[in-house]
Amino acid sequence: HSGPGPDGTRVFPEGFLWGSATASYQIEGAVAEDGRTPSIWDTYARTPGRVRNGDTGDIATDHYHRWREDVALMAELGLGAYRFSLAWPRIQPTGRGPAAQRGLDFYRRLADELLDRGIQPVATLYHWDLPQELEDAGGWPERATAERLAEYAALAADALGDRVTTWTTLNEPWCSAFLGYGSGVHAPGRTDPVAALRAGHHLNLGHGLAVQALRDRLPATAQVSVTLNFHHVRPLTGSDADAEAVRRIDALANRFFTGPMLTGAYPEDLIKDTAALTDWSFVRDGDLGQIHQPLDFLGVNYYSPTLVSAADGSGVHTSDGHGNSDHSPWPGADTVAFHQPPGDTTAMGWAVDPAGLYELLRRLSADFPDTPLVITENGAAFDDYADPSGNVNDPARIAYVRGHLAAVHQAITDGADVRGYFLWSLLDNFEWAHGYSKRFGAVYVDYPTGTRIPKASARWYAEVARSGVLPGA
Ligand code: PNW
Repeated sequence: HSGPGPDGTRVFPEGFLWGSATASYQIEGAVAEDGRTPSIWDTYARTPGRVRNGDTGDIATDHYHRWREDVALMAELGLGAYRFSLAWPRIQPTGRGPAAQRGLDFYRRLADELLDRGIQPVATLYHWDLPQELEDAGGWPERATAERLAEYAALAADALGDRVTTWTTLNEPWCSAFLGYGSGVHAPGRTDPVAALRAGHHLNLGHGLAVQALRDRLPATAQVSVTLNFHHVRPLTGSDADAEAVRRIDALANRFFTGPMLTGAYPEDLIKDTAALTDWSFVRDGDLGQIHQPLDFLGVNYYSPTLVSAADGSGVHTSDGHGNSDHSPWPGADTVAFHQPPGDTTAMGWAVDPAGLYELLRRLSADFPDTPLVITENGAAFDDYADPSGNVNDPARIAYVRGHLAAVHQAITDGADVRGYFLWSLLDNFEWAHGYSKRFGAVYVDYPTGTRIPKASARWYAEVARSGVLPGA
């Protein structure tokens, strides 16, 4: 494998996986069909003031009915793989007990259609749609929820393991724990720093138990992974105090998860940093052994870096890119201030910084040299619109993806073992607390009609995926 050609052309390794990603609540709609019950996101979205414009996932992109058309679009884009998530409240509506066959049938048909078209299905067990009944029983701050996840994983593997061979346990447990239970900008909207730390541990435990449930049922050749949203944390200045701020946020955002999952221990500095809040007695003997399971790859989601400094005492948490809340998603880190990184931003206000992805991949491959990496999400929201002739031109998205793919390629050239790239997202969709106001899709969705229009970036990405070559700028 070698670097760019003289004209800037970059040839990706043979077998590099080109994909795109979605998540159940963001695209499916049909929230009351075939036995599905409400998830915490249904409840949250229906609570006034939580989601922009009062948007909900009730219809979303109507993928539950348009899945065949959507798989045809993927084939048109030349995708080698499709990352989607299973809706727990479709498969096991109360979060307990036997599987709902009609819910499973949807994913069976979807997987079969993907395989027919030569697209590898990559299934995520949990992309944030916890059955509401499990939240009513305490949610992720309760240990029992981890056990429920493993039972659900077993049902999913029993029903789908003959056709889905690549699995991810959790999507971004940091968001589930710290945005869901800390700052409250995600469902279930709780704001308790200790609950957030407990939730983080039980998500880790659920991951480990789910990996074991999957391995017990899947063929030995199956791939099992987890997806984390790494924060690439940079210091504002070269001061020791700013380096200390980086260390704290890196512990809470990244090592909270990679520690137990990949090395079998919580970082000592993390436990010390949060000692005024908790004695961590929710971690029981044997938990770390359950969590520390071999993984076939590590899923990396990256959008933008995080810029921090030592706080001046004002306790600012509103510019960390995670939405506005009076409550911090960073328990015990009141000594840290967050800053808007310099440079261009996307419609999310997130700084465009491909070098951050390069540096992150180099660091992960240095820290975990035996674990292959897959970019399970990268992409950008822009204010896309269909012009009078029905075209959606999105040059800024092409530039964003081009820059980040060049960073991935450079990381591979410099020794990182990166096996694939999944563009977030296939379709414009329900962007959580932002509702439908942020468009991340390669394919534009006209919400009133559900009509899909591949954007210019979709055609551009299709050519990269087809050829395995990133053209020079
Ligand atoms: C990820 N933040 O979410 C999710 O996995 C996707 O479902 C989502 O649509 C995508 O990124 C774009 O946002 C995130 O506050 C949500 O930093 C929030 C943050 C990061 C990722």
